[in-house]
Amino acid sequence: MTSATQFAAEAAATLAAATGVDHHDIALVLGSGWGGAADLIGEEVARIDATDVPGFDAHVVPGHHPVFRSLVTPNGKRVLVLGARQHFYQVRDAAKVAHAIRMSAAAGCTQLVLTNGCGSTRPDVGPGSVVLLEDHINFTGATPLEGATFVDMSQVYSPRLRDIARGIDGELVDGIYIQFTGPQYETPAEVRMAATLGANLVGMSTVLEAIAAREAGMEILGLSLVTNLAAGIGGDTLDHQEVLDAGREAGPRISALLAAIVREM
Ligand code: 8IG
Repeated sequence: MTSATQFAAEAAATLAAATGVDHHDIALVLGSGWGGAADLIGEEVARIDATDVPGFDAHVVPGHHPVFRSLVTPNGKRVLVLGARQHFYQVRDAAKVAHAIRMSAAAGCTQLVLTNGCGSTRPDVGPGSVVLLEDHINFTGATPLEGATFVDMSQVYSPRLRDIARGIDGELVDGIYIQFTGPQYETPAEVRMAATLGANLVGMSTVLEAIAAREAGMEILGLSLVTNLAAGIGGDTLDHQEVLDAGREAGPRISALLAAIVREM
């Protein structure tokens, strides 16, 4: 067991004690715009302060109270909602980014849903579009893995879970996500580079988490909400407020979609 895995097991033990739920099945990371989904997925069994769990005390964002929620779906699946995403641009430490993922694996989760808000390099896939991740590019220069940990990345996003998602919404398009470190948005030249490399979604999360989840053997579903056209694609400048507004506007629709998917996982 690596020290990261050991630490994650400690966090999972604290989580189990604090929630009274010793095993979870599905972990859920809710990114920009996706926050409303938890309320539609199932009944809330417990809600705990993330900062009470080992490893989640360092990144407290002012005005933010990250929580972990334990839900149970109508068919009895236990869902762990991870409300404490640590972005790489905040912590500059891929192991910290991966800690919540490793904790959920240690808590028993074999499935992980990663959601995010991001920019699109495709003018025909604009704000409000939901995209199913088919692959990614790690452009952070970082990894949560240590030493000679040769994890297979040839099928990061589960074809089976993508089929389930498409069964709920046949209109979902596929996309390739590239994680930049941020927090600055890209220049138009960087967006052209990303598109040339084959990416059509640009963001600041998800990829490092997916790597840790594959190391842990989890089955991953990745869903992106396009909140803006990437820099230089739309012609306009990028404005964080517009990004937030797009997320808020799409919230109810994408939350219902995600809840329907999770109930079939
Ligand atoms: I929301 O255009 C959101 N997150 N890197 N670029 C990057 N991250 C993002 C963007 C974007 N929009």
